[in-house]
Amino acid sequence: MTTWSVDTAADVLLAAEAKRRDRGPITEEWPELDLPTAYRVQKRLIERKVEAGETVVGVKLGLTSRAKQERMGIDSPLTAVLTDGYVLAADEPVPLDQLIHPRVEPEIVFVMGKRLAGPGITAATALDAVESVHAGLEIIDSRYTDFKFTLPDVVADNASSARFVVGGKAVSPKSLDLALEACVLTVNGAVTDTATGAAVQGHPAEALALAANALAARGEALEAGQIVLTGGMTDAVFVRAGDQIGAEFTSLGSVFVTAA
Ligand code: 0L1
Ligand code: MG
Repeated sequence: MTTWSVDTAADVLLAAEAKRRDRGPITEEWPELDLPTAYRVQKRLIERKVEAGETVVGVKLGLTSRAKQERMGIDSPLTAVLTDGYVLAADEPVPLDQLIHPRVEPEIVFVMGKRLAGPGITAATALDAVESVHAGLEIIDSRYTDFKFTLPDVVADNASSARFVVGGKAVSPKSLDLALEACVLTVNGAVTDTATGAAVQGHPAEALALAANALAARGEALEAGQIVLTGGMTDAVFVRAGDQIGAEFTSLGSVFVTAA
């Protein structure tokens, strides 16, 4: 039987990731895992990854679109932390042998040009701090069986983070209306879903402002050079051996991942 604490919760989730063994929600065994405690677990889990040699490269938002909120049955966005251990190079296959039940979702990605520290950040001030906008795909892999979790569970699990790919085309945030930017999600060439940037909190810059303000409440900020994934625009699709999954945008270019 586990004696639950911030440390043991982080270790249980890291072990589930390393051993590719999904488990039930921690809140079923530790009902005291509330949202502030869950963010402490997430912080500890990232500290462990950094101790093991990984570097923090950015932040991601989750559950910023209605499609994702309805699918997961949670109506509140969250933040999580990106390390270089989650980076999938453009030509690298999705490592199915290292993951439990990966799913892929299209994302609009920011690279920060300036530090952005809340509180009081608006979408306009957030966008001013962005250097470039990119197409992205995130591979999520919940450590919970069947992706079934409460908000504290998924926050503690670093929002199901597993891998992500950022497209090579860098677009100025001032050169397009990101609310109108359209994305087609394809699996083996067949369109499975579509969305525009408006799916992400009305405008991806609103999600960026939300992240800056939420981080400020925990004494943190977004730094220049960091990557920000603004949240899945559509529901995520399962990835199986042989699949090629694409996010094809009107102005941001296209990103594809394949699973060997
Ligand atoms: O981008 C996202 O909305 C990721 C949410 C993470 C939770 C999940 O869908 O497993
Ligand atoms: Mg995501």
